[in-house]
Amino acid sequence: MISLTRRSLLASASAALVIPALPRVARAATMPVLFVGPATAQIAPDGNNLTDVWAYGSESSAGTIPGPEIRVRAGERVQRRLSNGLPQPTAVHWHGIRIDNAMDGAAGLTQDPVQPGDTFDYDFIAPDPGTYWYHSHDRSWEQVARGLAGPLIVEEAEPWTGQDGAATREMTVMLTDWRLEASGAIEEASFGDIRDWAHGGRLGNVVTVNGRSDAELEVNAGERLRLRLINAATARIMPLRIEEHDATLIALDGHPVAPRATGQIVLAPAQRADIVIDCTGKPGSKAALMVDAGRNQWVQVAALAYSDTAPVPAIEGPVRPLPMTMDHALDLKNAQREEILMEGGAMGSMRGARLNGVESDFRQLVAAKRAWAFNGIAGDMENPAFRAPRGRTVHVTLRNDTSWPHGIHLHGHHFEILTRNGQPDAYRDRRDTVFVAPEEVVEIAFNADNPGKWLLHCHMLGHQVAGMRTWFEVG
Ligand SMILES: [Cu+2]
Repeated sequence: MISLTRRSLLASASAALVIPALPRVARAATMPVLFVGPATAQIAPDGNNLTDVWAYGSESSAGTIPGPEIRVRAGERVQRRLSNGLPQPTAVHWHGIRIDNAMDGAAGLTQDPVQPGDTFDYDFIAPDPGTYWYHSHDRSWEQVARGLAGPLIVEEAEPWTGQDGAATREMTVMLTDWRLEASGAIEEASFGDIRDWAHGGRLGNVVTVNGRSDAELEVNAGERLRLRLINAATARIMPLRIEEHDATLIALDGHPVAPRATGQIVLAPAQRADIVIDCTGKPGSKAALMVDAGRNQWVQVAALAYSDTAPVPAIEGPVRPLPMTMDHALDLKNAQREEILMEGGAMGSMRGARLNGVESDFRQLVAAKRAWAFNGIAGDMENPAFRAPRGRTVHVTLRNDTSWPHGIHLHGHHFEILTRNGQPDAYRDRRDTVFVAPEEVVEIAFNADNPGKWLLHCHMLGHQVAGMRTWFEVG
């Protein structure tokens, strides 16, 4: 298999001087490369050392943090040849896309891991507009923490930006955190630490916005801005707010919602929110983007930086809704009922669970680096949690019998949130990842309309590897 690296491309470019026709032929037969490999990035503030990261790049540019933004219109095709320059296998998951099963990137379930030096061609349609992202789905607890994530933006089929009441401009805002040593290097000794995994996961000590710990997002006075917020952290729940600006929520996990005023926005790992803000600040002023680092300790992680240009006329009136595009056609009366019982973790009551098919006590689980279970099984993947015929509505009760919050993600499908602790959910939002608080019971439902084998797991990636994972089969 040919590994298409920058070096091999340069070699073919020089060959082009001798045989001009060759590279064109070669290029027409290939697709754009998503190269993954070691890179460096300015993660710590300017003046500090660069950080060695793993990053996504292309055939012509080095890897960046975050990875290059992939942007298509709804219904268009995404094609990327993953070329693995890492020292370990990898795979790419296109988070939230209702995708062909074979393209889902779930290493070990939908494809073999892509070995170092090998390639894999991802080729799929992105059917639904919205804010999505792509990230490693092999050893993701390490690979995402080292930088392997990027935005995947699917624009509305008919442009929304610029219409009456809509935003005049948009901006992608990808947040993540990093556990750095004083030198600026990624702290590696704690990778795989079961203590992290049995608690809240591997929390970082530096938060970045679009790869910068001191990001300034340039805005112009008067404009109405759509911010596509993405939480790419492996474990950190991010409560967010922008000082001195009112936000209107317009989409969650890519799904349009009826526009509603929102104060702070809470994003669990992998969740997205699209908000609209009116830029009411003065030219030259700044406003802080704040994250709650825990226990109501709000810290600034970026700033809206107003340009000096004169204000443009403000947009009056309510925010224009995004076009509603998806019909889920849930049949709740005849739904297949399933339950996912979450157990384990520190300060929990789980005595044991099945591990490799054998009942094991908690000490044996921890020795095998498992600390969590779904339905009494600590991460074994031999059998699915359930099977559903294609087209059936599936009603899943997510029961969190642990002392920790979790962000539960379903692959290949979007679901509706029906109830929380038995109370009907006020908005019945559609999502692909749902926040479930300690001791909370959340009921969701989805139309099992996408055939294949699909992961269902906690998107706190240390929880996932330590047992909070299973899968279901449709069709
Ligand atoms: Cu979890």
